[in-house]
Amino acid sequence: MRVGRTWIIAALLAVMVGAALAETPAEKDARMKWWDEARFGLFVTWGLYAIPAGIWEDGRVCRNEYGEWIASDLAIPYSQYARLASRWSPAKWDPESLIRMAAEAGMKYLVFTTKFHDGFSMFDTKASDWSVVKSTPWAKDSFRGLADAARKYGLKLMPYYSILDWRHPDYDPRAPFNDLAAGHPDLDRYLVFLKAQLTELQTNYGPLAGIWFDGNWSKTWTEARGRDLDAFVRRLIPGAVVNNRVGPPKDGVNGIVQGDFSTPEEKIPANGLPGLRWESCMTMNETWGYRKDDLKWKNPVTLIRMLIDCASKGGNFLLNVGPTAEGEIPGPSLLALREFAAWMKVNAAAIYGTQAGPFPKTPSWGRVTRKGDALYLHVFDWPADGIMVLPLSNSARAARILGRPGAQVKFEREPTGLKLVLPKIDLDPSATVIELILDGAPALIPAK
Ligand code: FHN
Repeated sequence: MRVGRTWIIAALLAVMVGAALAETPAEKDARMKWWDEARFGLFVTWGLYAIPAGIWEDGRVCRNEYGEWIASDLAIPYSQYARLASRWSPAKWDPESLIRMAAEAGMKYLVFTTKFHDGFSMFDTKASDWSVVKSTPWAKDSFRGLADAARKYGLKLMPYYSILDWRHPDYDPRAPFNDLAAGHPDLDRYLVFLKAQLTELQTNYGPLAGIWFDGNWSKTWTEARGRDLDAFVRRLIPGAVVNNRVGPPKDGVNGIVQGDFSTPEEKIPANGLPGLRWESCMTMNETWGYRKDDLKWKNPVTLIRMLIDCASKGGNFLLNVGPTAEGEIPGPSLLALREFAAWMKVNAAAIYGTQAGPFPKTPSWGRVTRKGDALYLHVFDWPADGIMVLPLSNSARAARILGRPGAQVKFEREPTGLKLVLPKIDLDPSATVIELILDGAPALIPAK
């Protein structure tokens, strides 16, 4: 009986210690502050798959829109896929130029594919010889240049790391096309490798801001493993921000192990994800890794409006660039980054540090972000008569158009709301932003 009581006391103590160590909401908000304010990040998907670029040497075309999936999609024996390493020599790779453009575009953090599902390490690792430094004639560290430039231009580092690994002999389940692995896989042994690589990333490239996990959907990736990995990263990286793909997916958006934010992909939730932090990750065309045959580039106006849409719903926007095998940034990606730079130079205040707008319904004319008593009206469709009535019982203290110092916005209270009289001006094709300072927190007039 005494032993039973001891166990109960020990269990209670463990619960009490756990509760005492559990992060408070205020502590979590403090940890997430930079991420909440950043709103905009750069995703770089780069690896051996950029060499075939969607079309294998025998002419077969990757049917999956994601060119980085070519090995799996075409069931290429890994021994043949591995031969790509001998052709890796990106003579035109200029990581500092890419990061400078990203910083000018307003991106505040970098998510780089340090290890994609193909198991090829795009950084200098002692945990494997299967890496860009040890297995290619180029023999350089792809991540080092990006990490140094990110530090120089003020982008936080959040490496992408795939739990799923098509090459490692211990990843379970083993990829059917992995003809190089022998024996039986042992996921616990694989996790020793995985944690060793995460430790290298923090030790050699850090301090990191967190980890962007991916490849969390195999049946063997249990909630317990997710929680263990989540806890490991938080011990390894002080203040780490971790996405929800650290644990197994539940409904494709909110993993069972929530991590710190949800990761809707190639879509923006219609009403955001109330009560959750979230980040929409988006391609500029339809593939993450470069494909020579993917010409479906999104218009820069569309992409800028996606950033605005995410911020107006309280979310972040992670926009992908897929460099070519030579290390070049595709022309349409360069154009988009330049367009973002021009728009953010004028309108960054309407994005950084903002929260979702106050209106329950998305306005027909554009989107709204909020920062305290200030509303930012991102106008896509300028009213022809120059009149805009907002369903607010507030009065306004001031109003201006960002980047238009000479333009005047008049405002007056009306029974139906707060009326703005807008000038006729040259409009920004993406969004012309009105900064409206209210007399307090937005007070909505309920729709009839
Ligand atoms: O399978 C990957 C895919 O290749 C790409 O990396 C995306 C980016 O979020 N994540 C996985 C698909 O959800």
